[in-house]
Amino acid sequence: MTNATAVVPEGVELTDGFHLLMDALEMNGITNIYGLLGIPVTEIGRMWQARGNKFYSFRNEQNAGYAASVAGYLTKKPGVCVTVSAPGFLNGLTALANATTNCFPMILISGSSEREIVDLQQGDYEEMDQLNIARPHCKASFRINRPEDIGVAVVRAVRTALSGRPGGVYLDIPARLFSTVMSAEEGKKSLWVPVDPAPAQIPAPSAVQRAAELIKNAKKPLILLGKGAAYAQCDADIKALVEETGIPFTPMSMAKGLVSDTHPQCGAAARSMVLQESDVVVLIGARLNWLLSHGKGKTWGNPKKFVQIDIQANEIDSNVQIHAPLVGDVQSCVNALRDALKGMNKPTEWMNAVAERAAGSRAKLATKLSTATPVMNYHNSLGAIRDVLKNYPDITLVNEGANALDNARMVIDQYLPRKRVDTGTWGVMGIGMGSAAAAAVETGKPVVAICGDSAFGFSAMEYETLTRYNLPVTVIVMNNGGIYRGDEASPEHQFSCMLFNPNTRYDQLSIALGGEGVRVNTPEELAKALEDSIKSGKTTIIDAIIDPAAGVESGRIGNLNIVSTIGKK
Ligand code: OXK
Ligand code: ADP
Ligand code: MG
Repeated sequence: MTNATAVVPEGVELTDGFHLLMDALEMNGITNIYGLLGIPVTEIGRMWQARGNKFYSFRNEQNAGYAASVAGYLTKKPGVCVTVSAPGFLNGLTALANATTNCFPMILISGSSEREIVDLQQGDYEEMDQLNIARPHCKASFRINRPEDIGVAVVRAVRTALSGRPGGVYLDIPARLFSTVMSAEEGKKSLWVPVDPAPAQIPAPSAVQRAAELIKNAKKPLILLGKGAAYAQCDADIKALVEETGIPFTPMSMAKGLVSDTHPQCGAAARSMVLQESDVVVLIGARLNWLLSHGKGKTWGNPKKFVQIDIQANEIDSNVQIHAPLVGDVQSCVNALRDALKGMNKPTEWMNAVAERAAGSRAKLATKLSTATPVMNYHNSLGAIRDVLKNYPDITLVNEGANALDNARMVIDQYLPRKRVDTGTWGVMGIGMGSAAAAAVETGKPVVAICGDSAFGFSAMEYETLTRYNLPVTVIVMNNGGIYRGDEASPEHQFSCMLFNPNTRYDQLSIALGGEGVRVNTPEELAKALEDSIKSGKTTIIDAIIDPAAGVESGRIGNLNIVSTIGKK
């Protein structure tokens, strides 16, 4: 035991680990915790609620963690997830790793076993060396051993989650610490709030000049916006950079709406053209990872010069040479660049060519969206959804699946920043319900989740979490009866590994879990059901029947699925 806790004189007011942890979280502006309670953390939920704060209790820690990470992305405060030890910690760890991959600030707090038992592997209840298991999957992994260290641990967790490239932090709390007491006065002195935990990172003037020269001399420049730019919440500065330079932009999926998809300079509908024909590409909070073909190959056509704005210095040159790195926070870099680019000649001819291609693609797609088919396909179903959602620009769209993801990303326009939350950098299935919960809680606005039926299945029981808190979430299950498609032939004597029960009724599942449910077969029925659900504010599942033959294996990334050539004709 430590000096602060060894001897506390009689009559001195006491505090304990539970209270110090909650005091520290509250001091850091945390009001919502997402989690799943049990040994040894059950009391945290009750005590947190008793303070008038909100504890959102999930059915599995994985989606509680997804919710916490999305809360972090939307609020720029670390999302907090609390779990039990070992299996609960492991379920939460998937979400912590995903948060770190997505650069979302999140803190996972798990109860754990006493060190003296774990370190001798003496077989504790849910024994696991959580601290070390977490370490490779997050920005930092800390254990708290003394109540007087709770304050510094929370400060370090907040600063680490928020500073530089945001990400996940693990806080390991051995069970006994929660009830260890110390003097309340000493405890209070041990708490503080970090000053400026996410400081601006100013780019070097020489770097700004280098980048500006490259852009000013470009014939076909392109601005590529990533979710790092969306997270930065400097929306007006980014829009100003786009409009002052007249450069076409294209967004990565979660950066859609940062500048509206309907903006005249939006090149999203001419994606292949702008990636292949551009000569200078300005990456803003976007990594040249698999989503951008690592900056190489036919996706990129002719040789490129890259400008890259990123707060993480060693992201530069991760895949291909970056000719003008701008290391700093998006807002500082964008505004420095704006100053350096003042008065540049706008690439009008290039912008017009992009706008023409985009208009052509949009017109072509519009025809598909309004073409009726005997059974709904992805185009006419999503076309109906788009026509409803364009009247609700501040609804958050959550999107997961393969065809349900790729087609919705293409069809559903986003008009405002941070209104699309999807599978992210990893392409994770099962993020839907946790993301929808966090979006509804943190924005206070309605949410629509468009999920493939396979993706929905990963977290379907969390739908009860949504109904329990009466969250205004409409889940549209794109029910085509299988993974990717629903028309795969089953081998003799067994059900195809790619199919679901064709009699599955997601609308009835909703009612069974306390929500509203409706099955729809046509775009008109879908549009009406969506409109009614949004207006009702009630948690609803719309079970949208989609042609089992619609869609393709893995959507637009089918090339990543490996097939054997052996024995194939
Ligand atoms: C885009 N496009 C449009 C529009 N928007 N046409 C008309 N109107 C509009 N509004 C055009 C665009 O110009 C492209 O055409 C095409 O539509 C596709 O656009 P987009 O943006 O989707 O681009 P692309 O090529 O798909 O982007 C590559 C990608 C993307 C890898 C970034 O596919 C992606 O984010 N995929 C994520 C996949 C994922 O995470 N799946 C999850 C699980 S799958 P052209 O003619 O210009 O090219 C899984 O788990 O297993 O299978 C599994
Ligand atoms: P996308 O998938 O949309 O392309 P990524 O997740 O690949 O986006 O890239 C986000 C990038 O943004 C990461 O490299 C991260 O370091 C960076 N980033 C996140 N927040 C900021 C910020 N405030 N300023 C600068 N860079 C940021
Ligand atoms: Mg499906």
